[in-house]
Amino acid sequence: MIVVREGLPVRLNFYRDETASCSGQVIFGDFGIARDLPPFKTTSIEFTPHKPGEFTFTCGMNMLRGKLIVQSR
Ligand SMILES: [Cu+2]
Repeated sequence: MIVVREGLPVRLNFYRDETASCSGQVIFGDFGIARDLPPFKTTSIEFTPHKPGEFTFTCGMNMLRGKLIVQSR
């Protein structure tokens, strides 16, 4: 779970600690973000959430999941 603030720029660093294809992409569908994650490297994703709420992020196959919580200011 990741907690951020509405209207403030966010940088999320994803370190992919394997080569299994499932983790090769991360998608924040509510924010229009889909990013490839090279193995054994850190990939930074930057965006600014403009609405509060709870959002799910997933792998490219919608299997791995995490939650992003945007708190209102
Ligand atoms: Cu997957």
